[in-house]
Amino acid sequence: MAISLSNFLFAICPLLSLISAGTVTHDFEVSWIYANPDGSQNRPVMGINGQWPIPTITATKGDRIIVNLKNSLGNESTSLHFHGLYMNGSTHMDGPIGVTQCEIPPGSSFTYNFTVNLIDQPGTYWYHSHQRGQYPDGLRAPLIVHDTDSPHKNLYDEEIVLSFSDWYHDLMNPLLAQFLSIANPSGAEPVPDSSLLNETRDLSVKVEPGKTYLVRMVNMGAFAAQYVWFEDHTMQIVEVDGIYTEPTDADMIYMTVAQRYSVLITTKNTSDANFAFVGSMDQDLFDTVPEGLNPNVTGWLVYNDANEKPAPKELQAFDPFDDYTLVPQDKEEIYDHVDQQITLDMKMDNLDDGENYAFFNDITYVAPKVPTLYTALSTGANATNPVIYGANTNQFILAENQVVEIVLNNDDPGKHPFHLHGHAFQVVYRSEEEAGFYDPNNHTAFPSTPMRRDTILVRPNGNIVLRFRSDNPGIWLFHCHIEWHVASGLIATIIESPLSLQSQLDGRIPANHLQACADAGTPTAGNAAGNTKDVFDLSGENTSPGTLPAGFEAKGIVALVFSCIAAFLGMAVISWYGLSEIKK
Ligand SMILES: *[C@@H]1O[C@H](CO)[C@@H](O)[C@H](O)[C@H]1NC(C)=O
Ligand SMILES: *[C@@H]1O[C@H](CO)[C@@H](O)[C@H](O)[C@H]1NC(C)=O
Ligand SMILES: *[C@@H]1O[C@H](CO)[C@@H](O)[C@H](O)[C@H]1NC(C)=O
Ligand SMILES: *[C@@H]1O[C@H](CO)[C@@H](O)[C@H](O)[C@H]1NC(C)=O
Ligand SMILES: *[C@@H]1O[C@H](CO)[C@@H](O)[C@H](O)[C@H]1NC(C)=O
Ligand SMILES: *[C@@H]1O[C@H](CO)[C@@H](O)[C@H](O)[C@H]1NC(C)=O
Ligand SMILES: *[C@@H]1O[C@H](CO)[C@@H](O)[C@H](O)[C@H]1NC(C)=O
Ligand SMILES: *[C@@H]1O[C@H](CO)[C@@H](O)[C@H](O)[C@H]1NC(C)=O
Ligand SMILES: [Cu+2]
Repeated sequence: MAISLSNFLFAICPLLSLISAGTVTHDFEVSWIYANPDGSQNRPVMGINGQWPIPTITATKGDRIIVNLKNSLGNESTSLHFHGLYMNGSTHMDGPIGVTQCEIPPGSSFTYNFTVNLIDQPGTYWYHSHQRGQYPDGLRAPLIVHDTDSPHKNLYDEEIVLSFSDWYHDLMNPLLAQFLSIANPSGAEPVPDSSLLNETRDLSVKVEPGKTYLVRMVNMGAFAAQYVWFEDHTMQIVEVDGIYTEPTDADMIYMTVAQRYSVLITTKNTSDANFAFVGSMDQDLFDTVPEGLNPNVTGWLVYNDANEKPAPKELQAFDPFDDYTLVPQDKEEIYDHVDQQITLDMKMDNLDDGENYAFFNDITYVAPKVPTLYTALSTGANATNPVIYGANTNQFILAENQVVEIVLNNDDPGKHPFHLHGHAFQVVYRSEEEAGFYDPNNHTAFPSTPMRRDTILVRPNGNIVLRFRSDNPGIWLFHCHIEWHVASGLIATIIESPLSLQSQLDGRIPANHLQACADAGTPTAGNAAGNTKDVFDLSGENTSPGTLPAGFEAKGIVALVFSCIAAFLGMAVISWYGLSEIKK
């Protein structure tokens, strides 16, 4: 029987679409350059190919992305994480150092090579360094995945990309040294000096009357969530963190660091006036607000260059849209049966070096000697035993294709934005602040089609309940996205289907990845301590400082610090006060 050409094309159609998927290749050389984005302080920033801001990566669903990265910083190691991309089958391209790769030391190169999921990865993402505390020095930019099948494609004329971020005048290294210090026992985070829009201030966005724009927004900051609003224009939310939503109106959104929103904005029919839009940092996050801090960054929808750009009107209160009420456009139903539960009780406290750390279940994260992925790949059947991953990695082994529930109890008065690599999760519950620990027998009804995203805020002393399916073998971090809290250890390691991971990747780690390890002197086999002979012997592994005697609190450490100074000055009275605090 003769087969018609169209039937034939139809039959090989899936193949055709694979063939037509493109490849986006970037050669990125990272080096220090100088920039002064807020006009108040010229400082070194991490540029790419001699430029900063660094380039946006743009791709289409199904494309392969290749980034050939050369580290020419000279004095710091680096890496790149592609935030929000699932990395199916390519967890070794995910970026976090000590987890899925070795650090890339100065002078070394490393190739990221992965495909963007054909089916379910359109939308607004970003990429950034996943070396400890590094991206706020400038190594961060949007990553946009276009979608010819977008359900909203007929609803807009043009697309606008906007990044929001806090900004520090000092570099992260000295700030981290101040933050993680016996002189800062309460763990007060450095407060940003200003706030940027598209890595600058006073941004003009040209618009035309009578059009609808898809405005993609990313918070690439280190710390501060942003309230965002456009004066006299309504936002219609259509995507959060790569998940299409039912179009939903909002006058103001609250965007934590690492979150993204796409909104439709329809412009006025006349060009009579220009309109301000504002990002305002959530100052609740700051322990003390320095005098003179301007938490706001203003941009303008510019209809006509000849007209003035009005100062924004002052708001009396912030009343942002509640993202928990969003409904995904695909109406994926709640996973109502949980197979595996992970409970994370988080708190901040001091260890016996006097510094302030962050904990899940009383353990603060310390990176292992061997990146966790390489432990999983080199330990055979023992890879399913959590012990081999070390005492300080907060590791959880997931079986394949389970519905996993993460219950996070925030035993801290701060707000924290949590991010899971490798998945988007259903947010089945988010408590109000001060609700305490999650009580499975006492909560409001779960939504039937919960919002999904990859970064979610937990409220002060509140809790969240997240669910996802373990259908993506890999090593995935779950962590607070405030860079200060990444540094103080608010990280858990999800080890998903390690045996399937072995069949996916064993022997397939590219030579340039292993070369970076060799250059850095990082071992690539064995347990968390690098022991390949007896994987249950963890002697020599990296661990945190010890715990303080019970009752020894931040106040006591302050007293101790002052008592030392006092003793040095011979002021015996204050010295006695300090000691009495410790005995208490
Ligand atoms: C690395 O070099 C930059 C640019 O010269 C400098 O500002 C920074 O302090 C250096 N960092 C370290 C850790 O030495
Ligand atoms: C990227 O990965 C694909 C699939 O493994 C491979 O065919 C290709 O050669 C790789 N490209 C580079 C530049 O490493
Ligand atoms: C803002 O930055 C993004 C990428 O970083 C760029 O695509 C966009 O054109 C910029 N917008 C304006 C108005 O300059
Ligand atoms: C602009 O004009 C169109 C067509 O007349 C109308 O439907 C729309 O409501 C107007 N938009 C605004 C913001 O006034
Ligand atoms: C920032 O914006 C808020 C909200 O409009 C306003 O209350 C505050 O006064 C502004 N701060 C500065 C320094 O402009
Ligand atoms: C890729 O992983 C994501 C996240 O787990 C999952 O939702 C999706 O089904 C996977 N896609 C494929 C094609 O395997
Ligand atoms: C249930 O939760 C509410 C709100 O958090 C709280 O006020 C109430 O006391 C709780 N009831 C029980 C029986 O624990
Ligand atoms: C597991 O580790 C132990 C101790 O290193 C070793 O004796 C055993 O052979 C390992 N099992 C497998 C299946 O690799
Ligand atoms: Cu945090």
